Amino acid sequence: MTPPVLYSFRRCPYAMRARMALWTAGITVELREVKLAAKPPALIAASPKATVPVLVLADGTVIDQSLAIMRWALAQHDPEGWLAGDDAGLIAANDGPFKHHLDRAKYPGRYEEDGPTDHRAAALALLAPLETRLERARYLCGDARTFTDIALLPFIRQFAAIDPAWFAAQPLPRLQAWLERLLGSDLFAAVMGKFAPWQEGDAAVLFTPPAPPGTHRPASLPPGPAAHPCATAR
Ligand SMILES: N[C@@H](CCC(=O)N[C@@H](CS)C(=O)NCC(=O)O)C(=O)O
Repeated sequence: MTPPVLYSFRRCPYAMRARMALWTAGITVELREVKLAAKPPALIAASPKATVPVLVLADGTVIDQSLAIMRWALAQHDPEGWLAGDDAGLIAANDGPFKHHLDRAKYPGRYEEDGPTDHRAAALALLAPLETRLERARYLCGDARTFTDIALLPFIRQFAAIDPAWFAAQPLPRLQAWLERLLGSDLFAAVMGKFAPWQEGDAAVLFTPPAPPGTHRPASLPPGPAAHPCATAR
């Protein structure tokens, strides 16, 4: 069977979360690493907006939003029950206001409309609800990682990496531990391999999860979405 093609960029947070979902779902893809400064024509032909990640299925279907790629992958196979923890509110706050302030905190002066806002402080304030969530459980939607954790992880990682010493000094002990746990996971390591940028004519690079699907659902997870704390959130 022809594997789907994933246009990806190693350090892109959107591509990271898509790769983590594909990996967890046990879906092999042909990975095409993209250099954003020199996007391959095949990517632009598949998705003219030409952002990564883009997934092209064997039947030609194009999925060009990271959350949609995650949901598609987990709809095929969801061995850890991630879809039960798909919290639209937290994800919208991350992808909207948090990302807005993150970009401006990371690249001060890059944005012309930038006023006197303290973007680092504004982004930090948006993390408080996550700390509160984590007072109740080890992950954002319960005691195991789910969709919401993975959707937010690459962005919080980026924010923490702006100034690791400053981030470590903030009163967010649970979020700091959450970040460390997820960044230290086998899953994160598995999706952060380095690949040379793809060019037309290159041999296919297969991105293949090692474990057969269905073998690693934690026994402690509840049986279905209804029992999950985030099940009714979207
Ligand atoms: N909403 C999109 C956003 C994807 C996105 O903005 N990706 C960035 C890289 S992190 C990109 O491709 N930017 C295009 C560029 O820099 O030319 C998604 O969720 O997939």
